[in-house]
Amino acid sequence: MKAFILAAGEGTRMRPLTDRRPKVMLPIGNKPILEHIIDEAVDAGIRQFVIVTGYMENSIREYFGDGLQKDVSIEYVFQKEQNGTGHAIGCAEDYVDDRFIVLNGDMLISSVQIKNLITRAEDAVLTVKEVEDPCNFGVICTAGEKVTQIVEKPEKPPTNLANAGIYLFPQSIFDYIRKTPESPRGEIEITDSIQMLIDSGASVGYEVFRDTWIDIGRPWDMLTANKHVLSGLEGNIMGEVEPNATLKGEIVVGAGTVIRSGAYIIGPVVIGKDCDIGPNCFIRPSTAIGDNVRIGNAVEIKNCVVMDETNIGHLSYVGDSVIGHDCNFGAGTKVANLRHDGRTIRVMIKGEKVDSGQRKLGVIMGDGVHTGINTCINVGSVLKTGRCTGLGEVVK
Ligand code: TTP
Repeated sequence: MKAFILAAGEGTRMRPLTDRRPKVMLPIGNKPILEHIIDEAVDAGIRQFVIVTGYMENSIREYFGDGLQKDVSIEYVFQKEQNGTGHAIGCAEDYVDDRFIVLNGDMLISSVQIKNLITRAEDAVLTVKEVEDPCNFGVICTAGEKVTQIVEKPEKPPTNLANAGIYLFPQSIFDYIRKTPESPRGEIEITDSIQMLIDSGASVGYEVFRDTWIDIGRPWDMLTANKHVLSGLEGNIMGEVEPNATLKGEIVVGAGTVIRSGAYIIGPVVIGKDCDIGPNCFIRPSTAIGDNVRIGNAVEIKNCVVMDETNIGHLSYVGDSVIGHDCNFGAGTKVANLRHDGRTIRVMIKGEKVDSGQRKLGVIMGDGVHTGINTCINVGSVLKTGRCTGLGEVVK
């Protein structure tokens, strides 16, 4: 059975992290989101993939190639404009002659769920997740084992079963995609095509996720996903650890990396290749550090994703943050990650303040940011790609 992976989206809610890469290539536990999905699907027995690309597609093609490295076949379909998930699936019509599965490229799932899906007998199967607030999702109505209706982002959700973006489809879905009109937001929504499939009398079942499902749509979702991935980490030291460095718990140290004396690292922590860590730094759990990163003297870092080539050289605190590629922290840069009143932290997303639901959240830093010495960054700040701060600047 083939798997279609939808990876064409622009990831606008993830900006500035997606200014220079598609969302599906953002690193979680030092591996692109898309690679996690492919690896889980391979574990479930899938060997043929069709990736629907669009926004900044070259980085996806360059990274995965034809799939041979993973002993699978990967074909690519280019979706010129991101006209919706139904439109994206429609682009891949010529690539299947049988039932197929569809996976959104921006989530974490487990192979168990994929296995459950591909063994079902109905014409089509949707995977759903029980969520507390389904208003931001497609929500399904059911009668026994069957789906009777699917409603996109309802104000009054009929159930708490949210569409998780994983489907088993018959080939006939393409007939309904072709007939699907544009939705009020101007997209061809796969949920509308599914409703047509249901109305045609096809048997459409559902599968409730009991296992991992993390939708990665907003920057702080990366931290949730990263923590989850690292919770299953198995330690492996491929680099050099100097005497008097302390490593506790599951820690991966990439080849060519040096952990200098006095560094204190509590896993789960993954550190990439060719990094220079310490002396005398404190790296706390659920931190993923990319390749060629410098973490210097008296730096404390916890629950962060730090992308490749970044320098956090001296006297800094960085907590609960996503730090882009090739950033440079001036000495004494500190990131606040907790409000005094303990309330959840709001973040500007596409010009609007959005409640992240997180009590602890530091900075979302685009690529190539340089901070001046003693920069203070307030909770939930977003620093645009290439931004420079001055000496002692306060970023709110
Ligand atoms: P979304 O998260 O709805 O869209 P997005 O990735 O562009 O993000 P944002 O809303 O922040 O701009 O998309 C869900 C998945 O479907 C994601 O993996 C991208 C993919 N997709 C396509 O491949 N083509 C499309 O036309 C759309 C809308 C999404």
